[in-house]
Amino acid sequence: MQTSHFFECFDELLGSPKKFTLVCHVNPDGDAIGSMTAMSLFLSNKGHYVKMVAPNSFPEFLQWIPGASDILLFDRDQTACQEAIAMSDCIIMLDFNSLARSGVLHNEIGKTRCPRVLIDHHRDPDLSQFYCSYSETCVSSASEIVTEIILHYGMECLSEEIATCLMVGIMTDTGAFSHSIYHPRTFELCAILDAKSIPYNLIHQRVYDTFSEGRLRLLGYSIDKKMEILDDYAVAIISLSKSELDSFNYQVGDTEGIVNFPLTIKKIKVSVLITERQDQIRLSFRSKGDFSVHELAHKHFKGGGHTNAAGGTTTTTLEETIQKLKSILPEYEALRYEV
Ligand SMILES: [Mn+2]
Repeated sequence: MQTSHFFECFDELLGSPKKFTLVCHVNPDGDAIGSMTAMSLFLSNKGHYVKMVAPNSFPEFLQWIPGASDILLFDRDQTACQEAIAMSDCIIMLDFNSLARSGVLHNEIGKTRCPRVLIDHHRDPDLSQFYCSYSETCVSSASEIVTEIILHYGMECLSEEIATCLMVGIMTDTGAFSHSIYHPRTFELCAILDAKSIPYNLIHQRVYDTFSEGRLRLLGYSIDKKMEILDDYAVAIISLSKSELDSFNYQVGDTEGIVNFPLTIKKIKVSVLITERQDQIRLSFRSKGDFSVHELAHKHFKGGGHTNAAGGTTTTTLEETIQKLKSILPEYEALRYEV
């Protein structure tokens, strides 16, 4: 991507003090929170007035991140979020690329006339909606892009707090450096972040060693009792009903990561976690190699994401969703399992 145009525009925006509002996607993950808090700290340090808005709450294992307690949540404090968005001179969208993914914020952002900036790594952005964009799909995370942006303004802009936020984002979007690394630059940037951030083992511990007993038991149950390995396809499916989730005292974020485990089976190329939520069925896809779960999710489940990690939804039942998934597999010759 040509970044010179982005920096021309972004320089101009930073040129005089402004009210920035940063927004992220529904069900914010480590990259959404990490990239947003880092950008917020960076802009505040530059003398700007910054508000952060998320559509809904995020898991406890992300709440220690520097600045995360300042994030306004639309599902808790609608008025403050509406005000922040309405009064902004510039809105920066991080870690998502279409207004629809901002859920309830969609309408609020749609009403504004101020310039919008996109900082994202998902596929198929609609760039016409933005004043300027740094949209790059061959990077690990939005946090990686924010690292590049901050370094562009000089190493002295990278505080311990900012480096810590960004390390969380890159670490979580790569599954602690196990996927979504497309070039050596990711590690180069992490070396720079690591030198400035709090110790990496502490970051890892704060994010990953935070399970409740229920969450670990849910993981064990999902794999032992609910994982279905298909005979003819290199595909594993785990489905969890709302009542199953409830029986393990489900908290937001508890199913995070479950979808990755079936991929540790040698023969499995695609893993799908299907969960029953309040008003929809949610699908989470992971793949190994070059099979694109983005395309599958986009074509059949109103979703998308990345080659190896994507999401989708249906509004049918859990059982119908499982059947639909199985019925489309014959389209994908690459997933057929040959003994
Ligand atoms: Mn991301």
